[in-house]
Amino acid sequence: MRWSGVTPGDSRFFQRKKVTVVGSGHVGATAAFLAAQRELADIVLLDVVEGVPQGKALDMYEASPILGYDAHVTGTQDYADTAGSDLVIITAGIARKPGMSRDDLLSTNVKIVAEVTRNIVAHSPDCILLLVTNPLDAMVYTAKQVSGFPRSRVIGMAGVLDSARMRSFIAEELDVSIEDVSAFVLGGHGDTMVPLPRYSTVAGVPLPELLPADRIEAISQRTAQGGAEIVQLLKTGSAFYAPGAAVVEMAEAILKDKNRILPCAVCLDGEYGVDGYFMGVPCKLGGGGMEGVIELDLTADEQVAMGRSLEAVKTLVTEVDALGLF
Ligand code: TXD
Repeated sequence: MRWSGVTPGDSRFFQRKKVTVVGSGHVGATAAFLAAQRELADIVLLDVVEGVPQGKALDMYEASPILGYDAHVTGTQDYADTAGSDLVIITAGIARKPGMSRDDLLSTNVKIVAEVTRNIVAHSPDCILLLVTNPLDAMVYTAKQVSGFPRSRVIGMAGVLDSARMRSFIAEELDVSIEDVSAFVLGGHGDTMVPLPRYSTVAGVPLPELLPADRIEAISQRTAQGGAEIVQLLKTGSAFYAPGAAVVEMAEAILKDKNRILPCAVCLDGEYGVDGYFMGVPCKLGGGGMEGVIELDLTADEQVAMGRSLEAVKTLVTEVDALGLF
């Protein structure tokens, strides 16, 4: 059999999208696998540990004939292989151990994320960065400082995961399909996150009309402790299926220019009365990355909770600045 026609590299070819996932651990590998299954892009998995990204990538590629997806997945230690990425998901770092707060991770992970960002930007200056590494609010700040990218291209994943957790708890409590439940969580990604019951609905009906205040409070509490609950159970790491799915939902919104409204950690520019700090707020995610912030009218209580969240974010930023890395 002979082939004829155009060859790869010919300008008449449409280029597939390229996504790099830095860190091929639990969250990175899960995200890569889900993104490949959705055929969002060809995927490069990068990790410092030799052989692991290569092995996982090959394993995923070998699953593609069975699952029927058409996406190349490759593994590497070399940033040159990430060149020209449209979107980069950063999960590199160490994960939380039992009893360790997200903030304990700070100094190690800031150094890792600063180095990763420098290398990524050198090879993909036009990419959109999606940050996953904890403490999340400190990592998006680090990536923004190091990359010098506009706020539209440095986005943190937290709210999608936190609201997915809240959705699952609401569906369980009311014994209704997860498909009909939506939920909103604002603020920082930490113990000060702000679940918003009145913007959380079941088939359009706000939660306060469906559940008594004490049950709503219990759900909000469990949501805020959602990460710790999994850490307690696993004992040797933190959640990865839901976090992987959450960051891929954001990646899909961007790569398919869907203009989805999702809660993301973005650098605020006066919205919600906050200037220059990353907070979790509802955003429009499309081809340009973060294309707009939606400002909700908050009640006095919600404003207080957002204020607490902001203080926690400010503390993290002060700690990052004190490391004197940039
Ligand atoms: O809601 C959220 N944002 C989060 C965040 C939800 C879940 C997990 N969250 C955080 O993501 C977690 O606290 C960690 O900071 C990261 C990654 O979690 P994961 O569970 O995937 O950790 P692993 O399995 O330890 O994987 C981390 C990988 C591992 O393979 C390391 O070898 C690699 O990161 N690593 C690096 N890769 C590239 N470059 C450098 N410098 C590097 N250092 C470590």
